[in-house]
Amino acid sequence: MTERLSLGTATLAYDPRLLDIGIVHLGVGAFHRAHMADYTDAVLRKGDLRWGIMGASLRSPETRDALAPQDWLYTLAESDETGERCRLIGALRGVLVAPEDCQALIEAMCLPSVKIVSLTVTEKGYCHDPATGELNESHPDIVHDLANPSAPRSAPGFLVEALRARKARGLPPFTVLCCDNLPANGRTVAKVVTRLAHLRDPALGRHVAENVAFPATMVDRIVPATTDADRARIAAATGLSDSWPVVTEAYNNWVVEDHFPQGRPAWDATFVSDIAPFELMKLRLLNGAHSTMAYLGYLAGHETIADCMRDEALSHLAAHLMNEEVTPTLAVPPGADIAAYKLALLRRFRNPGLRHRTWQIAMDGSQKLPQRLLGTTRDRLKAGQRIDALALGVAAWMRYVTGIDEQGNAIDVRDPLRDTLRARADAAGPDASRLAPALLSLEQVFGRDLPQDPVFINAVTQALDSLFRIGSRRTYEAFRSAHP
Ligand code: CS2
Repeated sequence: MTERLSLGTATLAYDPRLLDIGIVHLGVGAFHRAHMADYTDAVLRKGDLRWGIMGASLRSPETRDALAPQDWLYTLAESDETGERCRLIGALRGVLVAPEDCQALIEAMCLPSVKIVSLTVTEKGYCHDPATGELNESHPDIVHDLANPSAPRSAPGFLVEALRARKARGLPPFTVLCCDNLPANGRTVAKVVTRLAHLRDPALGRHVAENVAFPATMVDRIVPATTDADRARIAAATGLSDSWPVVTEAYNNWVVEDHFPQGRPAWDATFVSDIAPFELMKLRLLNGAHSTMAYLGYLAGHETIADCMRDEALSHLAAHLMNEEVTPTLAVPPGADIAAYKLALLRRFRNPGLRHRTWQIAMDGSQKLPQRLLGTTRDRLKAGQRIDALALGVAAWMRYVTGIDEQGNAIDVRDPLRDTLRARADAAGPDASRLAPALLSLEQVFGRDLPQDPVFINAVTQALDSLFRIGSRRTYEAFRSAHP
């Protein structure tokens, strides 16, 4: 029998019990544990012990329950085409479960040693309107947090309450570090948090606007959800049983705007003054191709992105999207090589060690489409350029959120707008000329401009019509014939 991973059985380069808490992280899921915690672990291994991480889950106790019995340690399994390598991470020093004890989380955020509060709460966790980036003031969690400011539910609610409490105690504010795939993520979170603080108290709003740093980041690492097969394989490889290891790729990249008034770890990231070109390159190429393959691939019966890549017509479409439609909209980020990035992406998507499910990526499309596909679409429409692959990606999302697959089976659609999407799809029926306008009129996704653009409406409607008539696979096969 394998022994349980714990401080007693693990070998680490530093003693996690000696770490200070320098960072509180909201949303301590697999992505954070594979990305920022890994960068921080490297700093700890070099001997700077100020940067232990206190994690927090804003919803469920699962991560805490899995990691507490193993002293918060976990295995990071990194793979590429040559195989998988496992390492232990000791950067995480606890996990607080906000709904059980919100005060404990606020107290952790108020520790004088805490310089940074970072977040990976997914796109929808910011309670904003994805088309404009403004706080959605009628979001149920925001309504709740304004009525109960000292017992918040949302990530912005916790940030505002902890920033208020620090100010009241005479402590400097922490830096807020968003690590989610939002466009202009620092600026977007600054807007949301400042607005919520202002709604509570205009003086608090001014304090946040004037004194809190919200550096922007571009995060880039593919991290599929952990499966039982991963747990078994990793236990066999390491000889230690780990309830929640994290599986990822060997590739890891982080571009960070260097604006940390309270200091920061010496992460081995790329620090820049303007992350915008890096962000556009990543969101439009990687995430744009991911979402397009996820919807078309799911409908065509592909379980993972690697399966999509083995389907030549679908990988052709992904390459066409990246090369022909996205690349001309990008400025080259300083020191970056877009062609090399795209080649690496195709290799990363093919990684046989990652079982990254199309269903996982398909989640929360209403929050993802604007930054992944619609920004590129707007740029191309303005320049009078074709949007064939982009429109097919958008149409595939529309077909997917009807909630019925091509065999007539139910799709488990996860999206904050699921009920609205489903109601509109049911009312429209499988008719592109009715469904496309019904979904395009969602202003929080498509804004005011796109639903008025005849070129966009036509392209999406035609692609959706093809998906209804001949299905996903034949549609992207026809795309390859039309765009060799
Ligand atoms: C993916 C991303 O689930 C998704 O929507 O597209 O999580 C993607 O794997 C990461 O952004 C890669 O950095």
